[in-house]
Amino acid sequence: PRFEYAPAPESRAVVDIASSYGLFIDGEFVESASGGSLKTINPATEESLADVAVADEADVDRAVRAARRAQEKVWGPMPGAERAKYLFRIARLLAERSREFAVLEVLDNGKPIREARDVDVPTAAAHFFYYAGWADKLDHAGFGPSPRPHGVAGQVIPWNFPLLMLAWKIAPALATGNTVVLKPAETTPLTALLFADLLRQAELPPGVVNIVTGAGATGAAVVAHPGVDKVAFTGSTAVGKRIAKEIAGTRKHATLELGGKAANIVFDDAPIDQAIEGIVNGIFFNQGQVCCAGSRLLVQESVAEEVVDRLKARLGTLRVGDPMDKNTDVGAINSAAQLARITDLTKAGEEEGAVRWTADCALPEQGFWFAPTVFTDVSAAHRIAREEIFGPVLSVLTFRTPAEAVAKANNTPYGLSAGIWTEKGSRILSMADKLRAGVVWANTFNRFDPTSPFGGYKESGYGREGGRHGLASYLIEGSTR
Ligand code: TXE
Repeated sequence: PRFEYAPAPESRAVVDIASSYGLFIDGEFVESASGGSLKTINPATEESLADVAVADEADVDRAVRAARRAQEKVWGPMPGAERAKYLFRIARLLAERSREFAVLEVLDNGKPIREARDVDVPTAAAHFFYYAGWADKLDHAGFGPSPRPHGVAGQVIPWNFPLLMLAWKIAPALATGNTVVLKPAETTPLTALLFADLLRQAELPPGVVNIVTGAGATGAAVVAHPGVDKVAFTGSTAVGKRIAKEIAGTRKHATLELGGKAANIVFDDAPIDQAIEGIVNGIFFNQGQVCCAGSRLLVQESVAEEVVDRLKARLGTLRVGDPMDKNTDVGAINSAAQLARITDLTKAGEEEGAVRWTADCALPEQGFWFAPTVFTDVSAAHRIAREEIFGPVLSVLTFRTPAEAVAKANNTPYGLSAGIWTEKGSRILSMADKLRAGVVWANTFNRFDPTSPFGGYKESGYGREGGRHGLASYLIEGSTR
């Protein structure tokens, strides 16, 4: 049966959404110079949520100047202990207003409310708590006696974890004394704008954080602005490469967190029930729109049939639909463009000869939806084994020996994450050593914690975010690029 999806009336009551938003520059919401705007919609219903200003070069210039002033006059000279107070205040306010942020994230992004409530918002708050603790201890962080910030950080973030990516970027930048110009993704700007409202409530000095909304051209203007000292980008590998070229030969430092094609490796001695849950979480969490998603299942041949059968049975129980329903497991795809990318790549999978299986579930008629999908008979040469699909689609490959598992896992241009499922501790350690992945999870997947560094090898980018490593790239003394 098909169902009519309408957001629960109370969801609008939890959070006020204005009909239009300006840019957040120097502590104020202001109009863009050109007056241009874009619409952001609810991907589960395609209904319009708000008009959001588009920043052009003149607006970005205004934001960078405000950030520079704030850095030189207020935020840079401020003792770390004082900066910490603001960061703690931001963290507390995020926790207090978590319901508002979770509901708004769901409306703008399409992810299930359970995930926004239990992962996105609390982890975002945890980043501010964590980096608040570092702000007055930088002298003891091993970067030298008085490590210095770069100055103004230009940050461009994607749409898959809008608030959490904002927190990953802003919290370490502020803790280290940098100021920020942040460009949210064009399809999910609303929680960044609600965050701007929260910054006013926290009485953060004007100009310390500026939010410039818009599409790729706004991001390009932030990256290119000569007043930006450090660029932090999370997004596609294609745009990451353009950014790396753009800033080559300039004085700018950069960290790039790009795509992935992670292997989730299941050995025959793995706790199978736990592994099935880990596979599901690995690729269906956030509809698979996760850079570190476990999009390739590498399963040992002797248990492959059993694992795939049990996995399909489990996928049949996933609830796909209304993201505002607390029981929903798989929500909407974020945009029509992303849905088209997923659809195209899965067609290529069929054309290249992989066997497609789709969970039997009713999808709503309005909005952007894709049913959980599994491909078997996948070979390493298939596009679905090599390219990032960024959707709820799993490609299954098999292996016989640990050495073959390592070779297959590493046979990708990416190197962001990997998972290992086995009872053998020694195997975990030897595999982790050989896998070319920035993060290796053992008997778990998609765990995020502010204390752990996160980042890639190869075409997954460079630099680390999170933990003490996350401070390094915001300090002149710690930066390598
Ligand atoms: O990414 P873009 P898109 C991958 C995923 C997805 C594909 C395309 O495979 O299917 O990328 O997604 C801004 N200079 N990931 O098109 O364009 C843009 O406005 C500066 C993986 O959405 O990279 C947005 O804010 N900025 C990834 C941000 O870059 C530019 C998360 C990301 O958008 C720009 C997202 C430019 N020239 C997509 N062009 C991950 N690592 O998690 C665009 N932007």
